[in-house]
Amino acid sequence: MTFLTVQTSPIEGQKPGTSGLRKKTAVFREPGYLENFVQCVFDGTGGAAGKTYVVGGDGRFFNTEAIGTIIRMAAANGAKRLIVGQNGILSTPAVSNLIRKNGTDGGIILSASHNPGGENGDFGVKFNAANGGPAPEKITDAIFARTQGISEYRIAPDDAGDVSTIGNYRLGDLQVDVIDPVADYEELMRALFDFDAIREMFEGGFRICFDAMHAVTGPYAKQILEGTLAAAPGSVINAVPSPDFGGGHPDPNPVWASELVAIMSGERAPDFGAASDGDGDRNMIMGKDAFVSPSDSLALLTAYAHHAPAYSGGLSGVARSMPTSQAVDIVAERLGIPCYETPTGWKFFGNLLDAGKVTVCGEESAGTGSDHVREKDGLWAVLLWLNILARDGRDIVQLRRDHWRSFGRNYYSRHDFEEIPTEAANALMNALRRRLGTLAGARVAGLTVNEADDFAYADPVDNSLTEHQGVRILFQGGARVVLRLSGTGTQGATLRVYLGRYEGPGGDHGQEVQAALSPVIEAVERIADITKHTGRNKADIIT
Ligand code: VG1
Ligand code: CO
Repeated sequence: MTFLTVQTSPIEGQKPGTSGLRKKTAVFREPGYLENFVQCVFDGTGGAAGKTYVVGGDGRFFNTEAIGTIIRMAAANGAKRLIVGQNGILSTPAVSNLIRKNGTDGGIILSASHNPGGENGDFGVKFNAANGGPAPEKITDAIFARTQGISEYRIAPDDAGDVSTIGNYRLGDLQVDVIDPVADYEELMRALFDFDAIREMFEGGFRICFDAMHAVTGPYAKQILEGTLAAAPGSVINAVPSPDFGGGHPDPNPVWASELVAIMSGERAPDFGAASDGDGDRNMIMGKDAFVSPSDSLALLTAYAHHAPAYSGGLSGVARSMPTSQAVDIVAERLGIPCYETPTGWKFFGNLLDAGKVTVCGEESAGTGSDHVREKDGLWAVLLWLNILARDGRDIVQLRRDHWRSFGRNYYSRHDFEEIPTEAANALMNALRRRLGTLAGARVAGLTVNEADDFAYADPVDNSLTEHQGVRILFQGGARVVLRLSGTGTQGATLRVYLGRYEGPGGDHGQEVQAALSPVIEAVERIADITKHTGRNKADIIT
């Protein structure tokens, strides 16, 4: 087979420090753009010759075409073998598992995660390393450097072959294995959890609603929950991946998963509700008429993980991203295990997991996971919850109430100001950073600032230092606010303001969240001048 070498020139690649390339779908569809980036991924990781990769995506618009391009380029670059999900479908945690299980050289995931899809939506390409996790900065920097100097890419001229049928075929010397996207993942889940106990619970009448949000977890949840675990037919809603996620935003939070919220607050609400995002790595958890904040979910899963066979021996440690509430810290302290605080983004958990320092980790943005893969895993969190409920006997709302009584409650909310001009967002953060040294002791909105800093992380495994990861302001009495700019948006800047307040075990724990946080909301407005800088007096999305 003869391959084509196409002349090209540098592109605007992935932002340094981010773990994937996300752009408008239209940008990825510009002639040569995707090809260019894929060549940079190969070149930046020592070339594809002789290598094996896992390839799959979340089914969004352009997924199938992009997979075809990657297959043709892998062949032209001398790769040995590709493991591809049938119809190009693989969730992010499933890719992570396949990389680890097959010992491949890495994987390429096509997704912009929770960002909307479709012709006018977003698309993304992410390279995962041989440990199954998002590429660390060393690798993304090398890929980025390549995007600045690339001059040609290699591609097979032919048709990429048929990935709609399970089996294998060859394209030149490249072997393409098309696999069932769910089977290996289900096998892994079966090894971690007490499937018999969960199945008995469902057979006893326990009801669940799982909202796949028209995204990739549909086939996984259908097969595992309704198939293997005997949840009632129809328990999984919006279960067929659609190219534009049914016109919605596949972000599992109370705003975008409003259909689930309505079902869970209805008269015949099921016992348990859950949703997952575009690529299946996030989770949202609900009880009857009750949203369990991701930070609380992480704390509760840590406290009760021992109910699942895989974690019955206890956890070596836990980790949370810095903006995540400190609820899990209190649990870790009582369990006598270490708790690590990392910058936002799953890649920072990789070293801790690889070194065996932590078993479970999580983020406030609805990501929870463990050392079973190197990505966050939406369905894993749901199954761990089901395993805990099946063994514990209490319902989730009761369990949470008891938890607050014993550990106290961390009221928590995130306010997002979206699509603000980048200059305005930078001006706000710069002004705040300049004033950091003067904030300690200040009294604002009835609160006193204890200390303020710009979060820096020294990785305890490789000692690498990551700075400027967000401004933290701690108040006397345990309230806290964090401000940082999003790294995953594709339009303007998004300011994230994370708000928290702790109420000890003796409190009533029954306040409405925004009301409980109102002094903190007022204090951060005054300290950071959000309205002045952004022209907004209200967040766009409150979760
Ligand atoms: C957001 C979240 C972060 C998460 C990241 C990727 O990043 O805040 O916690 O790790 O998305 O999630 P940012 O920079 O926009 O705040 V997803 O489900 O790609 O995979
Ligand atoms: Co995601």
